[in-house]
Amino acid sequence: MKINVVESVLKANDAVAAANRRLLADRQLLAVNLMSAPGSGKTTLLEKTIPALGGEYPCGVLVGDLQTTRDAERLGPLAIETTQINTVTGCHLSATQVAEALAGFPLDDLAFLFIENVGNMVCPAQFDLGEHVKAVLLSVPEGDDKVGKYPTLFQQADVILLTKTDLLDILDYDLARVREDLSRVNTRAPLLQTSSKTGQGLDAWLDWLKEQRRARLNIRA
Ligand SMILES: Nc1nc2c(ncn2[C@@H]2O[C@H](COP(=O)(O)OP(=O)(O)O)[C@@H](O)[C@H]2O)c(=O)[nH]1
Ligand SMILES: [Mg+2]
Repeated sequence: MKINVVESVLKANDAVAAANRRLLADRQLLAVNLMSAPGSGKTTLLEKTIPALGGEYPCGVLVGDLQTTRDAERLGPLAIETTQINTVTGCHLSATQVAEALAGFPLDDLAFLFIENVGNMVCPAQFDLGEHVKAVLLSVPEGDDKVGKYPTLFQQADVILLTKTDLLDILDYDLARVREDLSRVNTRAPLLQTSSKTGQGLDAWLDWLKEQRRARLNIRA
């Protein structure tokens, strides 16, 4: 008898994810799954992104952490609706957790749903949440060797944000090494250099988000 538990868990997750994706697309709401190591700047990027998208593009946020409501407290005042999901021991969000969180959400009022996944460079790559696009962050202080070491996360990215570029010179960062690793792992996703501190790259990120919403949800400009 063959029992394949992992496969069945992933299949069940994928079915819920597909339903989430349809639910959101029907409301012209683009869902963005942000994934990276802890501390790479996901919440800080959202603190800049949500006000910059402004009234024209109202945002909702789901944020996953093992414990605390700290990120929801940071983002709550900026977004239309914010829900913190505590995974307790889980190293990633699941489609079911997202579905449960969306049950009370004012979906009709939103243009973007940002899902800040649990900080982890391995587990979140396995679990489709029902997002339309995956944004993977890599911060300069993590080092220039991480794309090669953790390829699965970067393989799946629709966009890769190199964050904290204000630290590039201070940390002797080898950007060519990152580009070389990416040429083997993912040539599809653009690499955006961003700094939430100086504002570098924020406009390119906002343009990318708006274009994805138009293109993926067939919204006429
Ligand atoms: N120098 C610099 N620090 C940043 C930048 N973005 C975030 N940080 C800092 O990095 C730390 C972790 O950021 P946070 O957004 O909480 O990371 P998260 O765990 O991925 O959500 C905080 O101390 C931020 O102030 C940046 O662009 N430049
Ligand atoms: Mg965070």
